Amino acid sequence: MTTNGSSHPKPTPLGVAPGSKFEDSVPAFPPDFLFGFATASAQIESSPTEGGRGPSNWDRFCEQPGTIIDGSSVARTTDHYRLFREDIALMKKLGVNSYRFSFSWSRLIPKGGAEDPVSEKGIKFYNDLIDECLASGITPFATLYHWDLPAELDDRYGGWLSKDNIVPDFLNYARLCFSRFGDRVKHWLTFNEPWCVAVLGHGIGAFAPGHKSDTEPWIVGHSVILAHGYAARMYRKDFKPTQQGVIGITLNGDWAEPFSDTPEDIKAAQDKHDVAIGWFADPIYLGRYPQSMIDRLGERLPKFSEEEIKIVHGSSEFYGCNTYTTNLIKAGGDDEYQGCTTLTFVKPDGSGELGQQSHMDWLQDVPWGLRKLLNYLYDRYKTPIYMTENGWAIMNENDLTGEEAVHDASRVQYFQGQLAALRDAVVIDKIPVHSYFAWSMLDNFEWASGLQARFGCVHVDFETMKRTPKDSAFMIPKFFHDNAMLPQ
Ligand code: PNW
Repeated sequence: MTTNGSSHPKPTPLGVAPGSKFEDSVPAFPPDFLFGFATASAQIESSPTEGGRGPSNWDRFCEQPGTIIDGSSVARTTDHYRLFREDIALMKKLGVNSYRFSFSWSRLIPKGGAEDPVSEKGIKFYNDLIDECLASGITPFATLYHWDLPAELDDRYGGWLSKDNIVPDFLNYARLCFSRFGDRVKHWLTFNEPWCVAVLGHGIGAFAPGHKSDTEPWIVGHSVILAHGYAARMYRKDFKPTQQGVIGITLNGDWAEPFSDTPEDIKAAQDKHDVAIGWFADPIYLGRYPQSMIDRLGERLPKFSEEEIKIVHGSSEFYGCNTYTTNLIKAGGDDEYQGCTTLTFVKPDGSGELGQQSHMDWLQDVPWGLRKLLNYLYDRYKTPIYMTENGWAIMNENDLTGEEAVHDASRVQYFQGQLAALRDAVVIDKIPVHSYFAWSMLDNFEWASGLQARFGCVHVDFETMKRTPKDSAFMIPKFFHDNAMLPQ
């Protein structure tokens, strides 16, 4: 599919990276390049019980006092369940050609398990959503698991802590999605950001289910890798021959730049990549856990059986990349989830911070890291890349009026830098990137940061649920139209 036609506008130099040799504007993106906005069920749907939806671990987590900064909850987010047709109409108007969303497991199978009943009302909601996308010329790009686990599975056996229970339940859920939606959905992500599931959910406890442990994350990560591997194998064996789609996993990972050129800092940056990315990507694309993790974690890191690693190795048909920022990495530190390194945004010469600060402490605007990251990923994993998230929360945007918030100059600036770096990676470095999704379509429920951290390219008034596109919502599709190749 393409959004280009005979009225294709002349390419403009919008988004040429500072210092790029690529001064003129050559069309960069092939006609089948997918671009649009990303969302996740728990963050936008609301309607927590409609159609028989069962509670998720996030419904439970939000009910515990003190977990969500503003006391908000997945129960009341942006009402997308009710307003999805309006949201898709808006995406069509903005001119995107794809939409990345996730299924809510407990909307489809309220209790979650392989023997539990399916909710036909849940199926109908996603059927309607997919059909509405297709009728609007928008390619649906679906994630099976974006963090909302049916609460019942936590109660029964501790969710991801029990691989022998969760893998069959996840496979049953995946089979349901492939069989009911795969005639129309051709782009599948098994998991969104397993590092966050393992570390933020089970290590630090900032996300559901809120466990604090230095052993659970490695067990959870292992279960997720296996569930991904078995689900992808099932898709490729039972569905792909007729449905002809692609399946992969998406990982979070930001560029790690050595703080200095000492061997210690260079090694530290690699150790950081090993935990942030390699923990999942190395087994999946290279067939083993990173040696630095094996050495550091010893018995705490589960081992793959011979059968398991055969399933896992080569299970992802592309690399799904969620990335937001760049960190400088110094040797030394005791945070195992960062490879026992120290992350900083402060420049070595003492001249200040790397980039502008966002609302999130982990996110600064550092565009040059993206091109390096894409080169690193392609060099190491040698697989095509789908960019599935990239985005910006303006510092204290929630304090602005709606009229003020729609002129989101620092978000526009962020995306201009990111998109320019992406184009340089594609055009100059020849990295095969096949999609780009901005996080997020709407201001939404930003997990533990609630409704007060706004990542949306479209403003949401959480009282009236009125949507108003911000300047960035127009700028991102325009970039891809301006830089697209004409269909052959
Ligand atoms: C991603 N970190 O989460 C998720 O996929 C989205 O659901 C989320 O809304 C978005 O990014 C913005 O946060 C992340 O601590 C959560 O580095 C935390 C981190 C990174 C990504």
